Amino acid sequence: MKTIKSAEKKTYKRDRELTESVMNIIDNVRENGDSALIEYARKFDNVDVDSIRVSEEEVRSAYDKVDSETLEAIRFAESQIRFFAEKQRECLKDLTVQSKVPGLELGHRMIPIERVGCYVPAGRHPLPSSALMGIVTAKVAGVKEVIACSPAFSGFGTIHPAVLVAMDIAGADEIYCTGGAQAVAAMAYGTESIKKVHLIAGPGNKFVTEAKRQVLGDVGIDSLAGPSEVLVLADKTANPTFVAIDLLAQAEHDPNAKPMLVCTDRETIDKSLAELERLLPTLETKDVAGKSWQDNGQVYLADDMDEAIAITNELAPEHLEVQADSEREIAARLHNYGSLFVGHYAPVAFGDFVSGTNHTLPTMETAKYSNGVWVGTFIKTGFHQFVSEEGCINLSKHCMRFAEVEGLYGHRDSVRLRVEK
Ligand code: HSO
Ligand code: ZN
Repeated sequence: MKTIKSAEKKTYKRDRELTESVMNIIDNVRENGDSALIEYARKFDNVDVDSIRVSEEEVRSAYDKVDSETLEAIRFAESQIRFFAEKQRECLKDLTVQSKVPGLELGHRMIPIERVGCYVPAGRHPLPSSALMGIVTAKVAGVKEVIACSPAFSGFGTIHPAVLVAMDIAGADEIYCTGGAQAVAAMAYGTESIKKVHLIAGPGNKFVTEAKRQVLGDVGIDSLAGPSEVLVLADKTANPTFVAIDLLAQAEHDPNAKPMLVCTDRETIDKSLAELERLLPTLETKDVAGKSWQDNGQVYLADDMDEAIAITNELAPEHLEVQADSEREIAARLHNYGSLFVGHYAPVAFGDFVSGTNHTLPTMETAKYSNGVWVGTFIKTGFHQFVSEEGCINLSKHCMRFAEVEGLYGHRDSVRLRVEK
């Protein structure tokens, strides 16, 4: 392997200042509720909101501000995400089995979480797609109460109309205009207007992510998401223009985004990098994309496809594209990724918006042990056993032995008193 361009490896670093400022925000929200949220909206988002809850009328009027093509695109994406989530839901099945021990039946049941908060970030760009990814999935999972939080978008005085419409189409039960660490605190602990939730899902900036880390335990969270990543796995059949624009498409998300190329062919690398230099200045987002590429772009020349696959599995990217010959065989050998895009005609943008897979995905190599948001994120598996008198007798001897070994005589007697009866 030859490293053509490398970047400093970013890991989740504890930042004392960030930790403390987020802790203060959380404490303030726990103490002062809505008034703290209103104060933060003024301070961080430059808006005067008198009510955190977004009213039905505000949602209705958002529809007037969204053009018909946008509305159609949102409706299409919603149905795509719903379709796939419903299919995935079918894979989560309740289970009942008869144990080898007569009189004992075991099982588990898929139980949707009752109340979930979906966070929708609104930093550089309005993200109606992120609203759909969280809310639709939670609804399909069977969550009864799905609430959505997003900060006012710059220049709108409230949540961006396209985001509001997406939240509504997705089926949000309540919508709140609040963002940042304060929104996470409000969802985790409740305020006068927001009833606390059981799980918080959705991406966010470093304040949101740190807040999720701090409230974990008091509520559940989906994961701790970092800046976006893409890895393009390519061979000599790859189209250098496609490779280049896909790297830039991820880079434009964030100056800290991580675009990576692993390729088996030197000429394809050179051509792709030349294309990247040509295309970069043509993008409206060139400042962010350029910084991301410069600071975090990585390019590796692999000796062969076996090595390219090994490097890729080690880098465990959030998004993984395969632009190579025999792409299905290669795909079968890849096992660390959040979402996989197979073939020359499969840019990440499809998964971001309209293919139907979820775009809230594991970053920073956490794809080695975790997955993106899906219906399973919002469903608990509760175990159960039905034990008859016969089953009780059959389990009693070994159970009581364990209780004695562990010195837990109440445990033993809870069995003994039944058997002796
Ligand atoms: N690629 C982003 C998701 C996104 N892209 C939202 C566009 N809008 C992180 O997975
Ligand atoms: Zn994206």
